Amino acid sequence: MDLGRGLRQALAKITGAMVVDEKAVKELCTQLQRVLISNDVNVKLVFELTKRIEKRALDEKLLAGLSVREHVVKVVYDELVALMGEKYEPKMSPHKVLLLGLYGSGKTTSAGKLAAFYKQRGLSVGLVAADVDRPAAYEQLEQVAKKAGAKFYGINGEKDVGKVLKHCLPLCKEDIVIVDSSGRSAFEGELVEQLKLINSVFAPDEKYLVINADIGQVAGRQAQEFHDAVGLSGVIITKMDGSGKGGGALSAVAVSGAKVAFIGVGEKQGDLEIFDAKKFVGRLLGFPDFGALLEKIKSVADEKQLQEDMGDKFTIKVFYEQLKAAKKMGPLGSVFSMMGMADMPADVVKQSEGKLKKYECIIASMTPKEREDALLVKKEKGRMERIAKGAGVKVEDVRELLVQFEKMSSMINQFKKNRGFRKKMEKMMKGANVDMTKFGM
Ligand SMILES: Nc1nc2c(ncn2[C@@H]2O[C@H](COP(=O)(O)OP(=O)(O)OP(=O)(O)O)[C@@H](O)[C@H]2O)c(=O)[nH]1
Ligand SMILES: [Mg+2]
Repeated sequence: MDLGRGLRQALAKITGAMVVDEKAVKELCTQLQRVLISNDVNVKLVFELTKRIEKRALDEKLLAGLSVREHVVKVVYDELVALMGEKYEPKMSPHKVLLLGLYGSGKTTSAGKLAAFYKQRGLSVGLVAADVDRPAAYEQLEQVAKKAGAKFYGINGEKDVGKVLKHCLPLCKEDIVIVDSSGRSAFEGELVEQLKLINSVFAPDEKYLVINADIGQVAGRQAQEFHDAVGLSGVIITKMDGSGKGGGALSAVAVSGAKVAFIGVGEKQGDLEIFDAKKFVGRLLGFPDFGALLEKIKSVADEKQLQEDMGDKFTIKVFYEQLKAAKKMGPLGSVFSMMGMADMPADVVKQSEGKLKKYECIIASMTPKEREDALLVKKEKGRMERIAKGAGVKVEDVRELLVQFEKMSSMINQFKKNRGFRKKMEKMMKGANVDMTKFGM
């Protein structure tokens, strides 16, 4: 399962739970374990993490202004951030970079990404082709350099890496000089020898090991081996976009003592991010800004507001209000999943601002009766045409609004069914003389 989605669903257990008690926290921890282990996070790390979460969630004093629910979410967030590492601060002054790593890990691609990264920040960049083993490595880097607007250095066909460097390095006058080195299928002596040679001739300021996220927790051991052999200043984890093991790779590198410096999130040169655990976890949970997250939980999980928002009947009018409010809240899908609902249908979430405007016009040309009863519009084609004309849009636009409305409507109904279940449970709890307010309800 996708890590973000899995974590959001686990947290929804708490934000949507009837009572936030020991049982709910334990259930949350069990689900977190499942999600993290399936993302290849080391089992021991996962158990330590959930033990801490359980203890802190249940024993720690509540911070002023936080409900039990928010407290638990905050603890999970804090602990996930600690698990994934810290924030990297790349040098922004002129310096020399060596990229190293196994075959296909993404060294050459990352060289281009780094070149683009520094170019964008106003520094000139030179790329040096020091992969003397892989056929066509020279041409590949040459193209990458051209795309990034970087200078390119190399000797085509030269197999002696020492010669390449001795020839090229004196020519490099750029602020940032990046050397792309050869890969191997595994960590081994010959590669280490070559890296040591590059190390002594080039004397890089930064040595980044490039690792493919797909290797998951093995990344920790690999970072350790390379660090012991040649010393590392950081790790670049690539293919975070397509891997189900990114969490495993990140956490393993974090415990190995090496720092994750950048992450690759796609094949394009712009797909590189400076690693920042807080930002990363915030985004996984659907909220780049954690303060904002707490605010949202507060407003969204507020029972009364939920009642008001949803009303007894889900009408087009309510739909539009919700869509507008949710747009303001940011990543809509996650808000709903925080409330204990599944992630929203993706195409409902992706309504653009322009669409919203269009919807506004359509809804404005509906009669109050139509706004209360969408079926009326659906049943009578004449109404649809009238509305479209009044709003200055196409009939298809009206139809599309209705489709989106129906999608939401059926989701809300599902949720309401759960709420019926909730009410029943509340009654049962009352019968058993359990005071739910004690649990933060
Ligand atoms: N989706 C995705 N693909 C990536 C990323 N980084 C690299 N790739 C792809 O991974 C493949 C290998 O990348 P390279 O940069 O050639 O890897 P390398 O480490 O230089 O490989 P060798 O020179 O053979 O050792 C290419 O197809 C890249 O497009 C990433 O962050 N996301
Ligand atoms: Mg390469």
